[in-house]
Amino acid sequence: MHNLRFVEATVVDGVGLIELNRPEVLNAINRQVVSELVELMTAFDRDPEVGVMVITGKGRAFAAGADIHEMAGDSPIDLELLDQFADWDRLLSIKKPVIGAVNGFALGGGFELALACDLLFTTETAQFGFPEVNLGVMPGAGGTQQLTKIMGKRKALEWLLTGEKMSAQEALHFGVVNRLIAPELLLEETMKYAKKVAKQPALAVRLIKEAVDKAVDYPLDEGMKFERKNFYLLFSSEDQKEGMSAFMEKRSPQFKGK
Ligand code: CO8
Repeated sequence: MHNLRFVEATVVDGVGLIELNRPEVLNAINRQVVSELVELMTAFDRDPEVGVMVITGKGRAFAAGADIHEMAGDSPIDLELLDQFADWDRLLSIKKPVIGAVNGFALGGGFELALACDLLFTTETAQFGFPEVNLGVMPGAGGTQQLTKIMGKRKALEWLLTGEKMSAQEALHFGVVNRLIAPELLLEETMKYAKKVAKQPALAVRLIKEAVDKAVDYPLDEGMKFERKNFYLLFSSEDQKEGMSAFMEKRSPQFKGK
């Protein structure tokens, strides 16, 4: 892996912990951050020592959006030629579960990064939102699509049109986040949950995530067929033999992720 400048990474008990580290600009996401994130997450996705990833931000923000200084002078042609979303889109094809620990502001591209996570744990004091409209633009990394799929059109538009901040309570109420946790315990509790998932049989976890992702866009009967194939596939794993033998022999299973 190349030298990481804006993102820190550690592996603890099967959890790949990723910390955005530009606290002086509230972890604003510049192009280098996206490329480091993608490089890191792709590496963790292939690393057998990592079962789950956790993303959080250092300081008082998760991420306050794309770096406004960097993009302010861009032309449409610059954006087309940079094709930065090609990198971004790779975040959406990570196979292992990704949990966001949202410790403060998650705005604009920062909210989109949070929405790209599979589960979100946050604190009472975190704030979410899409302020892009107040900059004369709109979300560009999935915000309009992801938020609408979660909350429905009417609710999503309420926030997207004004750019107002959504409180953590509202985010919990509308199913945008999973849990509210006391700020001083956020990372500890998120890691506790992540470590539990990291101990699960890795192939089953992977195929469950894949099937649930399909449920978002597939019609029910196609989703059911997709689920069934994944279910069948797991019967060729060593972990299926081990899991079911252990149950019948009344002992704890020893999973290998194979
Ligand atoms: N970009 C660059 N710098 C930022 C950003 C940002 N998004 N957000 C904060 N900063 C910087 C500030 O400029 C400031 O730096 P300095 O001290 O040098 O002036 C420092 O962070 C601290 O910020 P504030 O002094 O403003 O802190 P406050 O507590 O007063 O306010 C806010 C916190 C409310 C979060 C405020 O900083 C703010 O409104 N930030 C901008 C939020 C925003 O508009 N985000 C959307 C950006 S557009 C976008 O995300 C488009 C996404 C397109 C896809 C991108 C894919 C990656």
